[in-house]
Amino acid sequence: ESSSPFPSNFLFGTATSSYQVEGAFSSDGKGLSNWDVFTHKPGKIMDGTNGDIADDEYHQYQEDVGLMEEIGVNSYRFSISWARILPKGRFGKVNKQGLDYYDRLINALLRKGIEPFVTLTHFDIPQELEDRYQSWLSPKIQEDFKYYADICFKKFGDRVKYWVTINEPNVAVIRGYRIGIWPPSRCSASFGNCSHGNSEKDPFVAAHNLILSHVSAVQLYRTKYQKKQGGEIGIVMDAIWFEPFSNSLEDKLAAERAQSFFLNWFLDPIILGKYPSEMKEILGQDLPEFSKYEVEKLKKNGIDFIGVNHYTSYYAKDCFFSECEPGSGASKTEGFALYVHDKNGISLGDKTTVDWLYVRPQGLEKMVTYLKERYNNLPMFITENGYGEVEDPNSTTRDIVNDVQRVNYLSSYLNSLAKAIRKGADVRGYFVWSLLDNFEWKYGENVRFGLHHVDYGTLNRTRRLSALWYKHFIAQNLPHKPP
Ligand code: GCO
Repeated sequence: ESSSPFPSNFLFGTATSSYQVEGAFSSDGKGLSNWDVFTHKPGKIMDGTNGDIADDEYHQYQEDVGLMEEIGVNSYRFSISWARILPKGRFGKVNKQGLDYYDRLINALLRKGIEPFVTLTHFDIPQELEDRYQSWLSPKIQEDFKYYADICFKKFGDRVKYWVTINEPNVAVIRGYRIGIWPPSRCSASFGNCSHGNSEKDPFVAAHNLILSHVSAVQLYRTKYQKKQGGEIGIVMDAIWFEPFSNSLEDKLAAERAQSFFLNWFLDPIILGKYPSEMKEILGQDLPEFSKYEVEKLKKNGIDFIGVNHYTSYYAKDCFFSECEPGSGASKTEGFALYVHDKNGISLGDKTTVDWLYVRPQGLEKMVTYLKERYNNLPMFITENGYGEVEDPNSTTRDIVNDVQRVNYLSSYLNSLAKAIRKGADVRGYFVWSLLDNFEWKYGENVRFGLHHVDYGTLNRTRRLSALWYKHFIAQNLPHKPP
């Protein structure tokens, strides 16, 4: 008997995404994605790299499944590249070789007793949809997403029991339509240093279409597949914990507002059928409305679980009632700014070599507890949590594998998660980001999150200490693998 707080059917896994690990960007009939096009433009990626080859998991998936088997995980979270299945969206043919790849991957996992936990889109979408109708800015994308989801459910749903519709739509919208540092490079003048200034409404329109695309896929799954196939479907959100900058009521409200404009923006409509009321109050006409029919559809379909990606926390400071310092990343519209120190200069936690990542394990317990209360303890999976670092060019192999800080990070966050579970949060799984170093979006190959190191010259994988540590952690906390 163990005293593990994790239920015996808990999923312990590792996570990746198609664009970040697969490579083979134009092999075997794959179409170009928005990220293929974006990374090929000069100046978009900090170190000038791209995901053309990435970790070449497309060819090395067997080896990667072997790495997972060695750790002893019982689940793998990965995503399907939409453009590999439908190079031209619904305006072209299904790419059989793309389907075959995921068949091989899924079967290889299942042979080792590893559950596939599959995301339909993790930021990469066929470029065709951008070119034809501006992708998420158009309601037309709902049809495309549903068409794509249908193909995946039909083809893989006999074996895949965990589906995620969309990964971090909040991040996709903020970076792609607000700050403008991700495709499709659109930004709002009221935000950051946007030079060209697209419509202020764009982010909210894109979010609206993401929400409606999500629910269309869920509805399809519920009516056509779920009974027969017996799986579950959810969405994955980036979930930052916002602490008030001080004890003042204004800063407490600012922290709540930060959460409304980040997480509840999507989860409220999806779970409760409406946008948070303070968004409506602040944005007025700039916030799209759901029709009666759409509200019904949202309320009826819901989700089976919330996927929580949690890495870090920030302090939120009010700028409705007081001034925020210029350059603090403040959003005038929403009236808050984010800081890494509180009013008394106390830091969030240890700084890392990744600019946005601060170590604050208690944030995970708070985040999960908050979601439990707000959404009536809907089941949750921690779909990502992990530690990134910039590799020192002078580091030896020994330094590279000796990732003590990652071990400390993971163990403290898992400890924090255990506390939330002991207090009754219905959390059913946890995935480390990531199985291996991979293409870290804007940061390219420069930021590494892997339990395994990847040498981008040889594509060799080297096990880090953290992989060994995770193996022991799983063995201690999950003595029985699910059948
Ligand atoms: C996501 C994340 C991942 C990142 C990870 C580390 O949205 O799922 O952005 O793709 O690689 O969060 O930054």
